[in-house]
Amino acid sequence: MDFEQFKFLKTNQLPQKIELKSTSPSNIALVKYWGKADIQIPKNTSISFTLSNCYTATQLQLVAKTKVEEKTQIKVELDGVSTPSFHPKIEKFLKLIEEYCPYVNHYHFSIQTQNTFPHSSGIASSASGMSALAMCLMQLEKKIDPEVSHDFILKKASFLARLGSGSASRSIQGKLMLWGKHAQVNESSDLYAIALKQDLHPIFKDYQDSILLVDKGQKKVSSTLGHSLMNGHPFAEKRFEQAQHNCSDLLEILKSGNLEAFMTLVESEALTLHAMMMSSRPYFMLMTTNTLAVLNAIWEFRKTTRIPVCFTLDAGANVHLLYPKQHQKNVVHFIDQSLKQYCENQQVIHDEVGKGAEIIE
Ligand code: 2P0
Repeated sequence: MDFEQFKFLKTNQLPQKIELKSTSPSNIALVKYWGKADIQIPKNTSISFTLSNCYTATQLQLVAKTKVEEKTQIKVELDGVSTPSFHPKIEKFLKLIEEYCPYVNHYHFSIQTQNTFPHSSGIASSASGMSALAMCLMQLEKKIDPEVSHDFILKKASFLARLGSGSASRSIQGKLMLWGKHAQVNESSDLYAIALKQDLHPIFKDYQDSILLVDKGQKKVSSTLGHSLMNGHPFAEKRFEQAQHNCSDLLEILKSGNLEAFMTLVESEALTLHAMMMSSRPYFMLMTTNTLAVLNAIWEFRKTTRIPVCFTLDAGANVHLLYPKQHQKNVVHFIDQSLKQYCENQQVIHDEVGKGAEIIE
């Protein structure tokens, strides 16, 4: 695999002190990434919608060390509150990327970060958080080497984000992202995600995602544990094969706009993800009775109204309702009348597909 292209080789003078800023959204997988090999190499291809309203804004301040050998100081503030619990993840990330970004060893790190979605809402902040941080580093690379192309910035940002958190690789661009080598997509790679731009049916360009916060608690299964459950899982190989087929089918559906096929595939992917967790050792049940009540209500609503609304799930109890924008009014009414009751504090976040991360100059 071509890792060399990502090594930063310029020997230009580094700034003594610099402030970098970016924003990056969360994303929701349609074909799920569940299972990986070292280091952050996915066992199957995944495809996701990039979100818009749910994003992280990060400000990174770098201050040069007096000597490179000095231990790197890390400070992280989430919503203005010091959060030392993030330090190990950042330290691990810096270690993983130093080969590609040797300049990180010259600096002390101060990170200020804010999420637009409530903290402990059950919405993973690692995708938006790690991709925002990767984007800040690419802003630095551009300042050191203004010749660097926009395409390379996006590619390397996704490459770096992946090392922080696999799904973060898919947050850099929009509106649909594919990560992991796939036989039918020449430019695809296990190292970074790419945007699916060609022949996208117009129906998907402003697709809606209303996130029902069924359970805002701490994740029951960490992503590290979750992915490792696929090692030695009795159905693992079949699952990875199935995901490759589902990606092929979804690529066709994204061109044709066949919503019946879209809904079947996306719901089957969500339930398969949970079936993998239910059939692993140790086993986990992440859906709650309220999740099941929501799924049944969605199926009933779809049957009676013929409105093409479907669901997907992350590794938790929350439900993402996916639907075309033209049905927004009816679906929001349905959520208010019939689904909010199953959410913690009746909380729902209305989002839609978006364009990805941005460097803030
Ligand atoms: C996904 N998830 O495709 C799947 C579906 C959750 C359910 O990727 O260990 O935080 O950081 O690479 O990306 C969540 O795992 O895992 C995830 P790491 P990540 O979005």
